[in-house]
Amino acid sequence: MSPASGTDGILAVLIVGAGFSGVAMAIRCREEGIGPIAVIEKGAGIGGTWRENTYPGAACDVPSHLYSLSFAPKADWSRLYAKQPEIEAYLRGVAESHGLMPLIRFGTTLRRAVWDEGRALWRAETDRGEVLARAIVSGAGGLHHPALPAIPGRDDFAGPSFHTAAWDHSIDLASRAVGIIGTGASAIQVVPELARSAAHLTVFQRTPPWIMPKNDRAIPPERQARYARHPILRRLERARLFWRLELPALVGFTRVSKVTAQAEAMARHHLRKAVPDKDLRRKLTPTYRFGCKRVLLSDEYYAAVQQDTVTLETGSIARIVPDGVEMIDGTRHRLDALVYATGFDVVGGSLRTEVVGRGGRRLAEAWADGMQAFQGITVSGFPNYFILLGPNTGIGHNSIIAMIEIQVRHVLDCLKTLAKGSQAIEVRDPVQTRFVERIRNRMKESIWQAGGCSSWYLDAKGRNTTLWPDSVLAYRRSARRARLSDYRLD
Ligand code: N01
Repeated sequence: MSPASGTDGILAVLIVGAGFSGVAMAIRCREEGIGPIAVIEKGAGIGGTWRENTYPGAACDVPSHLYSLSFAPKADWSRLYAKQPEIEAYLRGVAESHGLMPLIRFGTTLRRAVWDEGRALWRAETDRGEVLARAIVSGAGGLHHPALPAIPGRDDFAGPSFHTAAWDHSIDLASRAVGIIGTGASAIQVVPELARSAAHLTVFQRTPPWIMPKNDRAIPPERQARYARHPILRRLERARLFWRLELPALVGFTRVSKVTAQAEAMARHHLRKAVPDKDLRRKLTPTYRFGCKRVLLSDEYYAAVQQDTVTLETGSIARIVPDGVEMIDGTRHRLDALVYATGFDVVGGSLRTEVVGRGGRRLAEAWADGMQAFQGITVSGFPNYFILLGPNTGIGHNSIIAMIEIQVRHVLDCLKTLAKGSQAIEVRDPVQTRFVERIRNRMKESIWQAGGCSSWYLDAKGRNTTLWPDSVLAYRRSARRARLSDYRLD
């Protein structure tokens, strides 16, 4: 992997993925003089999830002045919640302005990574050959392997059909009868767009989401100019947004509490104001607790499902037939095109790349009892292997980029230790066990487990191995620094 490799052909760090995680990691490695490094990216460009999810209406649901890297500010975000093209362009601009492009191998997928104990390095097998690296940082993320539902007849559908994360822009959906399965974060954004263009839209809802107003709006050019002239104002705005979102976490949002009931009352009020029809309102009212599934923000979804050209179908799907969808009560919805807004295979996806650690142990074996990692970053038995946005580090209440930056800092501490001459750094087994027990205990009565819903947060055994059960501040305290006493050095 020249010219980024060292003279011995061995990288100091191989970073996997050129999304927010990989880009942040690569920039900070270079700033700290850690090298040589290289980034491999399966896609054709920078952006990760923001390059892949190009469905109409795709946007962030955390305000952009917060949903951006702390060391790469952007004064001229055009909206409170930027849309996908602006976020993708932002990240590409950050990578370019930090000189990352020559270090990135696009169109390169990591197939397998094997720890070579004798040489204390990773052999990374990619579809373009082998790469040797002292350390691997996975910035591959969890939300990019589309989960297609196991509905009978899925392959029989005669018209175009695709997942929201693999939007087929060559298909003109205008003036067609379109169906969309799912009502999660992706659906809520795409439904208003489809409702505007399709001749008819059928929304297949299995479980209604809790929805709060988004209050999205353009940021006036004068304000953008002010942020550019006075960076302190932009920083203050970022801090204000952070604390506003962090507040629920500080008052214990992870459990069913008075706060849950207050939030439910606010969401019901939003629904009542937006949907006068009682029957429709009943269909749109969740029967599980607020926060059990990801809470969604939208100013447009309720209006969209009330359009004359939109049907909200809440029955159970029996099968997909060549010209539509058949419900168990026999109703048939005739469709020209079908969109799957059915989410991602988070657990299966994270094990798609085979990682073989010390003693030939595979990560899939280490995770047979559920995904786990110390601080969500390091796994015992897998020296010099780091995961960004690994197990139990997802959040729904604040900016995930804050979590990424905390993790990048933790990994940098470890990489600096390697740079000082250690061959390998590995989390001590009891340290990881204690950490995981702490998380599992916190999860026991959490809203995600006790809130009366199922979600992608939970694995097949009903355990939450995806979310961080506390505030960003608590994670910062826990993970910001890598304490050498938690690690074993060789
Ligand atoms: O996926 P989801 P998503 N029959 O898993 C339904 C992030 N994100 O792509 O609730 C019928 O949330 C399923 O129904 P149910 C964010 O972290 C962020 O929307 O399981 N329906 C559900 O309604 C988010 O959490 C943004 O009963 C079926 C939907 O499909 C994550 O990505 C935007 C079904 C899946 O919802 C995933 O969101 C978009 C079946 N067999 C995404 N199978 C931002 O704004 C599944 N469903 C930043």
